[in-house]
Amino acid sequence: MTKEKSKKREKKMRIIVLGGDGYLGWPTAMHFARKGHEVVILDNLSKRRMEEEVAGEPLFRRPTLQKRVRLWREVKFGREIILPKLNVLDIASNYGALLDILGEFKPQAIVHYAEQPSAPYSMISCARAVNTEVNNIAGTLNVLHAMKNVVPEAHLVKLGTMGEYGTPDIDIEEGWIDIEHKGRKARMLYPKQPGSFYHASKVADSVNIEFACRVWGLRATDLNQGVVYGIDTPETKLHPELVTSFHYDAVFGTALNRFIVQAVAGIPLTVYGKGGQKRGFLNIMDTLQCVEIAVMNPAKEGEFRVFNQFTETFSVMELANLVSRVASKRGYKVSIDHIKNPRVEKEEHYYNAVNSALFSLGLKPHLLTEEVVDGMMQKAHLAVKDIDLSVISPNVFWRRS
Ligand code: USQ
Repeated sequence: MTKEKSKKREKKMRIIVLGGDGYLGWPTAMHFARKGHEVVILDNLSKRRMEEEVAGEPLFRRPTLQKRVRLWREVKFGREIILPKLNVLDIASNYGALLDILGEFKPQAIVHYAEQPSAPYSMISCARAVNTEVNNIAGTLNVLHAMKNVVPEAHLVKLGTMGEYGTPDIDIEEGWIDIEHKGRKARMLYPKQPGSFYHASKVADSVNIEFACRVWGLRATDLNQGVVYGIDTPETKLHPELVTSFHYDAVFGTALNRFIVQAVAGIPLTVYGKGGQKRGFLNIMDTLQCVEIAVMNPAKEGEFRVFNQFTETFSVMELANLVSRVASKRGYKVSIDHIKNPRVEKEEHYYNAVNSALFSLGLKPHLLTEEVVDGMMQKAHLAVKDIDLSVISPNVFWRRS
C-alpha cells in the first residue's frame, strides 16, 4: 500500500449508516466505530416487522437497537455509536427529519443499507412489491435530495446488488459498458435484467443516483454486492449480544447461510432446480472491508462509480457440495434435495463478472474454505434447538399459479 493510501486510512470520518440495525448495517456501524470514526445510525426498524410477517426470526436472539448501542458504549471497544433522538426514522417518508439530521451531523460519508433486502419478500404479493419499490426508491431519492440541499460534498456509498445485471450471455462489467452501435461508440450504464421486484428497485436506484451525480455533481459509489454469507465479524464476537441478525428462513435467508443451518438441523439442503445458478459471493467480513475501502477512497465530484462487490463465484450446487462435505466430516448426515425452483431464473448459464475495482484499492478477501464453513456450522450448532423447521421450505413463487 502506498504512503498516501495508508494516510487516507488513518483519517477519521463522520459517517451515517442508514439501515444500521440490519444484518450488514449493525456490523458496519460497529466496525467504523471501533476504528475511531464518528458513526450515527438511523433505521426505521421495518425489517424487524417484516420478519414477524413471515415468521423469519433470526437464529440468534438480537437485542433492540437501543440496547445494542448501549451495550456497545458499555463494553468500550471503540468510539460510541450515536443514535440521534429521532433515530427510528423512515427515510422514505420523512424527508424533513432526514434533512435535519444530515444538516446537523454533516456526514462526510453516507452508507446506505436502508432498503428491503429480500427478493422473495418482494414477490409475495402486489402490496409487498409496491412496498419494496416505494421504500427503496423513495428512500434513495430522499437521500439524494437531502444530500444536494445540505451536504453536497458528502459521498454516498450505496448498497446495490449483482442481481441488477441478471445473468446475460456476455461478461458483466462494473456498472458501465462501452458499446458500438451502427458505427458509433458510447459508454453507457450496463444493461440490467433484474431477477425480482426487489432487484428491480436497486436498478431504479442506480439510475437515479447516476442522474443525481451527472446533474447535481454529487459523488456516489454503487456497491453491486453479491450474496453475503457469514455469522460473525470481529466486532460481533466481542460480546454475545452484539450478534447480528442471521437469517435462514426461505424469505430472508441467503443460500449458503440456509445450507449451513439445514445441515446442522439434519434436514436435506434445498437446492432450487438444477443448482447450476452461478452468483458472486462474499464473506460478511468482506462486506465491511469493501464498504470501508469505498468510504476511505471517495468518488470524485460528479462521479457515479460502480464496484462489483464479491470475491468468488460459485454455483449453488458447488455450495451445497461444500457444505455437505464439511458436514459429513463433522458427523452430520446430509443429503441434497433438488426441489422445484420457486423462482424464474436460468439454472445453467454463462457467468463471468468483473470485480477488479475493489481489489485494486486493496481488498484482501476472506475466501470460502472448508474451515470457514466448519466455523459457521459450529456457531449455528449452538442454537440448534432454536431452528424453526417450518420456515425452511420456500413458499413464495415467481410463476403465475
Ligand atoms: N437458492 C437455492 N436454495 C436456497 C436459496 C437460494 O438454490 O435455499 C438459489 C436461488 O434460487 C438463487 C441463488 O441461490 O439462484 C441465490 O439466492 P439467495 O436467496 O441466496 O440470494 P438472492 O435472492 O439473489 O438475494 C441475496 C440477498 C440480496 C442481494 C443478493 C445478491 O438477499 O439482498 O442483493 O443476494 S445477488 O444474488 O448477487 O443479486
